[in-house]
Amino acid sequence: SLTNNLRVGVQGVELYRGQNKRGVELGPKAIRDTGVVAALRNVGHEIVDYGNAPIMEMQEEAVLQERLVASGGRQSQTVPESDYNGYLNVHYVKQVADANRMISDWTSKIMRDGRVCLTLGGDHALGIGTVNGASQVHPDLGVLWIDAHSDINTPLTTGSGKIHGMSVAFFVQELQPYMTQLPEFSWVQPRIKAANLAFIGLRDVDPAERAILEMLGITAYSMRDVDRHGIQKVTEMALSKISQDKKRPIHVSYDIDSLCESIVKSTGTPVPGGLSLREGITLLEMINETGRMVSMDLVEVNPLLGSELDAAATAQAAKHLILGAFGHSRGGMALNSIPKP
Ligand code: 5AB
Ligand code: MN
Ligand code: MN
Ligand code: MN
Repeated sequence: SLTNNLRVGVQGVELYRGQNKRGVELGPKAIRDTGVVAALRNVGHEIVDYGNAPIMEMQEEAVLQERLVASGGRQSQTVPESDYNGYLNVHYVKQVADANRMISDWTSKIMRDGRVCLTLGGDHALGIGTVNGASQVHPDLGVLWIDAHSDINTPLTTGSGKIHGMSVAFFVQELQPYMTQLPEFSWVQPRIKAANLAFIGLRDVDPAERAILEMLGITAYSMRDVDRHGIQKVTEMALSKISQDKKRPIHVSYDIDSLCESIVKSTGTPVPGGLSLREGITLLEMINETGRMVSMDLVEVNPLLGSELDAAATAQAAKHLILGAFGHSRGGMALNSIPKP
C-alpha cells in the first residue's frame, strides 16, 4: 500500500556549474511554483520547506551575471569555454565541490531531523552531495539512479568535462582505485557498494561508462529492458538487486531526462525514446510502496530551455513524479486518509 504519512523536508539546490547551460538554477522555483508542497500536504505528509541552500555566491562570477542580465527575457545561455576554471578537463571543480559540501550537510541535517529529504535541483552534480549526506545517516544506503545517462564518467574518461556526467563515480566504493582524486572533493566518502546501485532508463551511455558498468557488474536497465519486460518487472528486478533482504534504505536520484524528450523539452540533455510520464510515476509508486525511500532528488529541470509551454509541462511532469514517489493515489484517496484541515 502507498506510504502517505511521512515527515518530509524539502530543500532547493540552485546548482548549475555541473553543466554549461544557465537556467537549471531556476529549477527549484519552477517546481515549487507548481504547488507541489501543498499537494504533498494534501496527500497527508507533514512538511517543512527548508528553502534553498545558499550556494549561489560560491558559483557566481560577476561577468556571467552581467551577461545573463544583458540577455534579457527568458533565454538560456551557454557558458563560454573561456570561463571554465577547472583542470584535467573538469569544469568548475571548486564551485561544484564547495556547493556539494553544503548540500551534503543540509541533506544529513534534514534526515537527522527525522525527515525524508526531497531535493529540488539544480543540475545532477548535486547527487554527489545528497548521496554523501544520506549515506552518512544510512551507511547501508542503496541508490536508484533514474536517468537517460549513467553519469559515471571519471575525471579521466569525461569527454565533456561536466561534473553532472560524473556524479555516480564519486560515491561508488569499488570505483575509487580508478578515480582521479580531486582534492576539492576529498571530503566525499564513497560509501555506496556497486551491488547496491541500479540504473533505470538508460539510452545514452558513453563507451567508457559502459566499460565501468561492466567491470563492476552494476545493475543497469536500459530503455531496451523497459520495452522488453515492462516498467513494473524492471522496477521489481532493480529493487531486489539492490536489496535482496528488502531492508535497505533507498535514495532515489531522478533525472527528469529519463522521461521522453517528446514530453520533457526543458532540460539540458534531452534524449528521444525515454520513459512515459506514466512509467515514471509507476516506478516511483512502487518505490513508495516499499516504505524505504529515505531521500529523493528531482533534477535537471531548466525552465529557460524550450518555450514557456515546454517549461510549464516539464515542471508539471516533475510535480507528478514527486507525487508518485510520495504516495499520491491516482485512484483517489480513502476518506479516512484525508488529512484534517
Ligand atoms: B545528466 C555525457 N555522458 O558525460 C557527459 O543530464 C552526458 O545529469 C551527461 O544525466 C549527462 O557529459 C548528465 C555525454
Ligand atoms: Mn543525470
Ligand atoms: Mn541525464
Ligand atoms: Mn566542454
